[in-house]
Amino acid sequence: MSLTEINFDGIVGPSHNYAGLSLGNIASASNAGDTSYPRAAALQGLGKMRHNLGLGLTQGFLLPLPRPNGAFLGAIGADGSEDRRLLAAAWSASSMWTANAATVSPAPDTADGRCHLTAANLVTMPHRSQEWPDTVKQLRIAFADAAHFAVHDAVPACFGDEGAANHMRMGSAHGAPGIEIFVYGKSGGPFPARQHEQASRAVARLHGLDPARTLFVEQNPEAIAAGAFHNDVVAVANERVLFTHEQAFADPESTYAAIRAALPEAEIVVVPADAVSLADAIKSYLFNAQLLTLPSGEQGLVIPLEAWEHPRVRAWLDTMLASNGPIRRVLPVDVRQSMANGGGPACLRLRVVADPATVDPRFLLDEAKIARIEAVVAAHWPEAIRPDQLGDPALADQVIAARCALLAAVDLSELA
Ligand code: SUG
Repeated sequence: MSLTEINFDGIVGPSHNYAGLSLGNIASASNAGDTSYPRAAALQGLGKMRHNLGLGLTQGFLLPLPRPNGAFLGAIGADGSEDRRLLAAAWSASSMWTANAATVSPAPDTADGRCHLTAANLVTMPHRSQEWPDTVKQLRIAFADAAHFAVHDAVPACFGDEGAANHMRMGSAHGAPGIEIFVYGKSGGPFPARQHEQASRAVARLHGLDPARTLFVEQNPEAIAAGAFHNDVVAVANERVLFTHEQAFADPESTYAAIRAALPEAEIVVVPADAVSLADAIKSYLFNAQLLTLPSGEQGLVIPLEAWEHPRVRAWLDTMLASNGPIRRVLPVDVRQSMANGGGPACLRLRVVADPATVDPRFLLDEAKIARIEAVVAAHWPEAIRPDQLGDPALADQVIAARCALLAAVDLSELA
């Protein structure tokens, strides 16, 4: 069996819109009310998948969830006419950010030798709290092979859990036993700390992780207050490399020491605040990157175009590339529609280390399937949505029909 990292990107749903629903997410707040472009958004996301597939990597996808979600409004006795924010929540396409779908512990790390996935309850934001029951349905199909996978329901709502966005795994290789680093928040100044320590500890227990190879680390409250609503906005890890902003963690020196004690070969690339401030990091999403092991064995960083075009970030990247560091390539991609809601390349993917042969092949991509999905998007996704159109019955019919067409095209109509 050969264990490989598979990136499951969320396909941007047909109701993608800018409603300003996420307190503490600066992009979401500053683009609230703008017109969104769902078709372009989905094509940008598929473009990133094609880009990464073209690097020789294994690529999968997860489907948009059913929207508008009438059951969500029904459960709170609403029909959407009472409050535009509740209506927008029921229409949100936020499941595109699959880094928040679940936390994943690959087989080499777990007590029973299976890959464990726990859906994230996402309770801090109402529009995201409705995702997990539908997410888990999808995960149970994609990872149905019980000899290799265990899929858990979300932890109870008293413990806020945001999934893989606050979880990093390091090790000598994807297929080797790794260390798992859970990053939680205690305080975020004016903004909520979405990941609770007890949720992280619950997930680690459910996955049967070895306490000697599991770290629980507090996120820097200043980072949350500056707009790092998830740790993956200020740090990313892959195999032996951690790429982090110097202000990501509450106690950076002890965090680095604990990582080095658990993984002596760890290489920690710290970006100092005097080169890239927290504000620049959050605006450019430099760290919301996919740090990938390329088939050559080198590591490459898939960053948003916004980071490549940011003068101070670009200067730092140029210096990094000229040095002899562990990150050898920088690969910019255009995911601007997702970025405008605070979702960069790393938010759009869930990493699962597994043998691709054990995953339901309907969730895996090749060139032909990407082209098929693009054709569905081109034919059915709305071109533009203004927030005042949410609730429009004709638009609702189009959004529902678009998702059904996609399900049929990938042979997953059982999720209708
Ligand atoms: O939860 N934005 C998402 C972005 C998630 C990014 N994910 C990671 N960092 N892994 C969020 O804040 C905005 C929706 C709106 O405002 O319409 C939103 O939900």
